[in-house]
Amino acid sequence: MAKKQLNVGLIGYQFMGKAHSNAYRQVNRFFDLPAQINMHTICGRNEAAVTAAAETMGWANVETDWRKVVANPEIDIIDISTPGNLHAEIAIEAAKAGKAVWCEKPIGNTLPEAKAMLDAVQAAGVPNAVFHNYRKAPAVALVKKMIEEGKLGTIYHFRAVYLQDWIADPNFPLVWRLQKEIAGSGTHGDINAHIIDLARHLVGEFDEVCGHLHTFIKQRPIAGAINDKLGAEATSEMGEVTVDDAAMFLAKFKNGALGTFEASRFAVGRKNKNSFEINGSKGSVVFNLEKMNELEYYNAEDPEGYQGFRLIQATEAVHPYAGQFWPVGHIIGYEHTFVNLVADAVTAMCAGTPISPDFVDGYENQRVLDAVEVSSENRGWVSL
Ligand code: SOE
Repeated sequence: MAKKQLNVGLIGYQFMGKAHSNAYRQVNRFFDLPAQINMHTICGRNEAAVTAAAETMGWANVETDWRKVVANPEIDIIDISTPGNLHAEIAIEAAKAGKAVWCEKPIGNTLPEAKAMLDAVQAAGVPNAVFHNYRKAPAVALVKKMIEEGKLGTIYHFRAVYLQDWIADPNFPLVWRLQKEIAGSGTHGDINAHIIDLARHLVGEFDEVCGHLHTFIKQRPIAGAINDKLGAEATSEMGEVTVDDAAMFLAKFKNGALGTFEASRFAVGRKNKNSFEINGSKGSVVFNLEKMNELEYYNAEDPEGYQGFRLIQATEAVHPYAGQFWPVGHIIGYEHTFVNLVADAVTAMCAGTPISPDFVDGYENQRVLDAVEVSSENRGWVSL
């Protein structure tokens, strides 16, 4: 029987556009899915740039007006990989047009935007997903399985950092991620969002938060031409940084666990260190994206004198996703987390079940982000 065809319209072609395009190209080659992903149209304002991207990344059609992609009856899925200020408008239009809406994180730049997006996809009854890709790393999926099997017992602590250093140079230009009106927030919405999602996925819902958002460098050179690796040319004119450079907060979870979260773009030497440790009554785990195929595991029930953190290589066929790619020990990378997410999303869409993570996750994530911002402004604990 011929496979169902799913035509994707991708809005955005820089870093996330590139990561998503790779996932669309690869997913049917590594997963036996109930539908075939077709890279139908890629969209961006700069016609020359998006035409080049289409050729490089393998898209059949090019568009410079996202509204035409949303209105195209051939398109089944709208993938929103633009800066955050466009997410809500595109998602709401796409939902009204009956399209599945897959959106980069965080889904909105504000809590009201996120709520409007959630309402739109629920009102339209369309499949929806948010690209919290780190849930799909085999080692993280293994932690989820271990917790569900009770291997860590009662969870006491979720301790996470997401550390980068790409703007520690004061001369790094004022790119869109450093402008509130485009990005919504800085480090907080960009990468705290990821460790908040992992906390919700692995530990549970948040009850109270207390945080601080901080900006080290207040002025930067205005950005010129951008590239697809977060950077841009610096001009001679200076501009105001309107977002946080670092965001830290404490958390109490509804199930009694405690959390500490630290996101920074000034952790000099840390390039993309997304790492968490979970301590439970029966043991602990440590995940570090810098060594994303490994999981440190301490089993408190090992015999006395033989206890210690062991290293699990999450590359065996028994580990989630790992067997889809290579034999045991042949490690996978950052890009495979997106392939895994797309595979799960296609499977869920065809089964008519909710995609994990979806806009409910995106909205709940935004509630935590917002509560931390309120806490930082009011210098006190905020309940969710
Ligand atoms: C920049 O901080 C960034 O590209 C984030 O936007 C992504 O979500 C993260 O996965 C990698 O770093």
